[in-house]
Amino acid sequence: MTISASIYDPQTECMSREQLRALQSERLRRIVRYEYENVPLYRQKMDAAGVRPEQIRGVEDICRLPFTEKSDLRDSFPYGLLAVPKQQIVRIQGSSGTTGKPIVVGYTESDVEIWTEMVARALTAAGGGADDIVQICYGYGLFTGGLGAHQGAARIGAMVVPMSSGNTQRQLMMLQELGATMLCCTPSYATLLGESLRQMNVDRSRLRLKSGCFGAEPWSEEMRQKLEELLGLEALNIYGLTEIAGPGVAYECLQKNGMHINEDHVLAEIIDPASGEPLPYGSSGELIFTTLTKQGQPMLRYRTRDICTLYDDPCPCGRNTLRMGRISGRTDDMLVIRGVNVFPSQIEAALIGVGGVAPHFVLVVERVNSSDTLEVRVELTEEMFSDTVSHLEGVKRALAEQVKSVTGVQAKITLAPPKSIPRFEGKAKRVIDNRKL
Ligand code: DLL
Repeated sequence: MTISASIYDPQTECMSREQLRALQSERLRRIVRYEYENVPLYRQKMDAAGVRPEQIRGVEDICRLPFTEKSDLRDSFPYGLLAVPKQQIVRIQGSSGTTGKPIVVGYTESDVEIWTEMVARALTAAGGGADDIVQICYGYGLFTGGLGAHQGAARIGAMVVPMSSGNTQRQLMMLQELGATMLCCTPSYATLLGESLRQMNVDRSRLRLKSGCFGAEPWSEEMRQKLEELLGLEALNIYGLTEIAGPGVAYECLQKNGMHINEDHVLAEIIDPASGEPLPYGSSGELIFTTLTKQGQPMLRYRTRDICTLYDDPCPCGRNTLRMGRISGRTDDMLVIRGVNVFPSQIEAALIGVGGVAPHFVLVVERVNSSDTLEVRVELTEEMFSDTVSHLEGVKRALAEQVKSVTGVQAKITLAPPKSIPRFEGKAKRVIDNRKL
């Protein structure tokens, strides 16, 4: 398989939906045969589902194919899903996941190249180019954030500042001294950087940031506003997962209306997570990806567990790819509280909407007398902390009302002093579930 790479490729990114479908169909036919012939698990799964590669004529037949689950990666750890001999693998990336046992993914040279191209497209869509200085504070290592952003930034010819995560004071010093124009990190770490600057009384005019590509965890429109105000940049969303490539599977352009999916390399679907049945564009469900061009460890209908909506209406930027909305939750981190589905991202939006509190919170769920209770511990801003008790009671009430109206659940609000809720340099962990379910 030879796949050519370029950074912004209007011929691919702006091709009509029909042309794209034809390209995807051709690639799907090829990859399904390749998987059947080279990955024993896929052969077994397809045989069990009674489907043969030649029955897949195009994307319209995708539903006939079996799903791949995260457990398939765990069970075949480390090399069981490789479609090529180990000698052709030039990189391993991985993720620890929430359950502890790691998953790893092997990349051929071509896979690294395609991934690089995907991130380069994302940075280009964020206004990036050879004149830019890109500070990367995603972690470097098995996690795909650091190296992925690095490769993409190098590809657009930018000057890369490979900070990795952590050491906030040094990050801030470098941001100012080197004059980064773009920032790549998790939205929670970007918030921490912005707030630390404010505490140090550094005016944001000291920064030269124009845009940021923030991802690896869910965040909200309210958080976007907050980040744009704190850092004086365009805050853009970037999505990806180790199993498929890493960051850059989808990315926002400066129109900020959803993330363009790199559809020439991945085929996206939305399904009902309970029944596995496909859902139309515009409805919320579980996101499924099939890689179309990967060689090392291709993925067949991978169940991401991420919940979102796909949109196929045109974007003013000219790209015709499908766009995915924000991840509203995961089928596995969704909290069911007294029968109501609640996602941490909804709570975040509710809290930021009220004002007076910082976007740092923890959700604590308990089971008392066989009924679930939700406590939202949220941090006050410095200004609010010194306010009168009666005013704080008002803030608490407003927060409780807002949480109730957004989620439908009555929550106990606990106001925490500034800087008392843990900060995260990578992905934030916001749920403590003490129920023995
Ligand atoms: O988080 C890859 C990445 C790095 C994406 C840097 C963006 C930026 P994993 O560690 O395998 O890979 O975690 C993948 O993180 O299934 C989502 O649940 C979540 N996630 C990633 N990006 C976003 C986002 C990287 N923009 C898992 N919004 C995914 C919400 C996200 N959730």
